[in-house]
Amino acid sequence: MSTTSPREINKVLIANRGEIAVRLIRGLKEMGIATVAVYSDVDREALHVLCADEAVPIGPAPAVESYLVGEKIIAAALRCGAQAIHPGYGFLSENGAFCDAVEAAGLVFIGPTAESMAVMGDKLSARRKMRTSGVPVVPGTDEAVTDPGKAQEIADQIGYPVLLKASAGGGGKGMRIVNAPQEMASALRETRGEAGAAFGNDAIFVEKYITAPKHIEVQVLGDGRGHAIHLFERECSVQRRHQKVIEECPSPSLTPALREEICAAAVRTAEAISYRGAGTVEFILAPDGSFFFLEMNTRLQVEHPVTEMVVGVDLVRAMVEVARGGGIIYRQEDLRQRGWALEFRIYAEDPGRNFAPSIGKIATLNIAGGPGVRLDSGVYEGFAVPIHYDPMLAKLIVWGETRDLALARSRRVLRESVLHGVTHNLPFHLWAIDQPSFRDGSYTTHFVADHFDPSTWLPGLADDARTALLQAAVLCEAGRRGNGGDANPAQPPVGNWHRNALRAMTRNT
Ligand code: MV4
Repeated sequence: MSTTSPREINKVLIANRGEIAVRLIRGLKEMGIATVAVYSDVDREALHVLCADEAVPIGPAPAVESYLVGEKIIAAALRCGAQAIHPGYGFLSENGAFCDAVEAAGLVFIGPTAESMAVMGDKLSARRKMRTSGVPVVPGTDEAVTDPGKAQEIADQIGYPVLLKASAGGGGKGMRIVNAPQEMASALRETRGEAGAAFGNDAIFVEKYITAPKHIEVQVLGDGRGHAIHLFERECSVQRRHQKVIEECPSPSLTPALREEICAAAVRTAEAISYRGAGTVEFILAPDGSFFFLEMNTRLQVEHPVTEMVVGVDLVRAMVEVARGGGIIYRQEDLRQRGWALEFRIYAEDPGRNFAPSIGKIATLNIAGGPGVRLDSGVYEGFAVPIHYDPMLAKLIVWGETRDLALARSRRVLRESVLHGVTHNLPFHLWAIDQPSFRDGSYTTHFVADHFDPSTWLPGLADDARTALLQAAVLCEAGRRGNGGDANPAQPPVGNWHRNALRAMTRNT
């Protein structure tokens, strides 16, 4: 149920960890709101714990014993006198039962209603809702299909290839491409089995498979009373196994007319369900310029900063004010996109080992700054990265007046940045922004699969080996240049090897 009476919120518990917990704490502090962190045993020294006004232990490292235990989180909020809980993204952020339990405890859930989560969590109900709202959906069925013959009949009508999708799935889970009629029976049987096992719901529907699409999503804000605005689009087509890696705002693929059409469809989506708070309506854009509703994410998303930097808004503040019952703090007519922003997700993964997760202690974290650069980080030098959670360490967001300027700035920042202690994907980002299809904006969701070849990637040097190589290069360089005029030529420039290394790295540009 959406409340309209004002709700006092002067202390908020953040039911999350990592960079998003830090980002939420920062936004809440700027509003003069006290903050409560929760942490598992391995996160005792985590950045979000150090940043919050208060912190409450909630159990052992595994998320199922800590960050996913709603009762513990609600109990912590009640004990600390928090009036509200912000779930961030992931964990319990789209768990309707948790949302209801928070509100049943007399607390405010800073996010949508459980009802909105349910409608959009069931892809078939979402499709039906979109159709009645005049939002284009991919050609396919609005009911579950169980009979292979029926599925073949539908596929014959819409044309192969088709996609079998789990109604309870999302984010790429429970999807299977079917290229020909003879594959249908086994594909349907297997997809139903997987969906039943993964989601406890084996409802499967059929959609036309849009080949080589682009992923366009629209940020929306709803007041919970039937009014919503959009805050323009983001393009998130650089994904690996449905994990977004680089996002940007605006999309390089939208004309002003298409932008207006897609954003209007997103507002209709939000208003059709009286959506409350921040949400994202996902579309796929086909090569011929047609677009189709994919799903709605009923949470604040990882990539929200590119919208904040281009549209000049604070989405966390906006969410809190809606939760307070104060409505939407922005007017549609006042919002514009200005400039361009790219977000680079910094993962503790090794691109050379097929992005296998890497653990370790952050030895050096020196992400370059400068004009138009934002770093949302959940780690610091000396922090031991736990293996129990998502490997994303931080997000580097770079803004420029134009896309080319944002790309040039991104390249400068990525080359200047140093991260030691874990293997990471910063070199992957440098590679990606130099690819022709990225630079000209024509890339699709097939970008990584089509262009990145792990076998040709430089083997992930062990961090100390990498440092040694870097120092050796600097010493050679110093020797070649007569030691750069250091006071004590007999001593290699060990003290300033870091700066020389940076200089050596950037000079190689
Ligand atoms: C599709 C599609 C092509 N045709 N549906 C991926 C997860 C979820 N967002 C839905 N997804 C897709 N649905 C039809 N009918 C292609 C994808 C898809 C995708 C979509 C957006 C961003 C990245 C993607 C990666 C692979 C597949």
